[in-house]
Amino acid sequence: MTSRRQLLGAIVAAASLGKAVPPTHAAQAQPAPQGPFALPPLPYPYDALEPYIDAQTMQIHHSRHHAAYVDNLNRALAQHPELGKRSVEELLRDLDALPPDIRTAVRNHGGGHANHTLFWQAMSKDGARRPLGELAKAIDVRFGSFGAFQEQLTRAATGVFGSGWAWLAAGQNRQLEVMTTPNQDTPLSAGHTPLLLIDVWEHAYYLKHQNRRAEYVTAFHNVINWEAASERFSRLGR
Ligand code: MN3
Repeated sequence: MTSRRQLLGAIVAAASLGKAVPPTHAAQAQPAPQGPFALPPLPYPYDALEPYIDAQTMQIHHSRHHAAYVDNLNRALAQHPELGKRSVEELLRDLDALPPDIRTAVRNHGGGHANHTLFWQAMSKDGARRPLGELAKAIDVRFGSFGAFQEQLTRAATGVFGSGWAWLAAGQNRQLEVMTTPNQDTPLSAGHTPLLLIDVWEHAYYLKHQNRRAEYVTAFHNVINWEAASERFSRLGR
């Protein structure tokens, strides 16, 4: 039976929680514009990548983190409706061409939207566990072997200081590069085409792996969608 004291404790706790609402609350209460950009549905259920990526992380990552990037991008573009007709990739490829008042917002929130959209597609539980066709050959030529490439990607991902991403990207003449970017920056802004990516923001792994980023990166190798990466690389040659 709940005692009066327990009840009182719960009320006090609830009241102090209320005070913890951050000062941005009033601004956030304004609903974001519904477009021009929208949160794409996850291409599989939240638990599809278990045990490597847990369902709760996927749910929060997609429905809250990615959704917030979309909302903030739409807020930034509200005063520039002409830019909403372009794809987010187009906006990110030429940040210098954007109006200065929204350049940083597009870089951060547009980057967040584009990166996460690609990230969901870059993972799958089933399917090829190695690169295919042209990409398999190009990885052998560039890195020596698939194993050597995996080591290089792991080193890059574990070595990102703070929040950011590790990538396999193709540059001029389809030259493969393992890259890292800070925050929500994308290789698109440097003229590269992303083939696959690892989110190393803590929100991508903290619930399951806490501070053990290397453990998360090792697990991530089991969910890389090599069919999608190989197809993306092949399209560059057409
Ligand atoms: Mn993320």
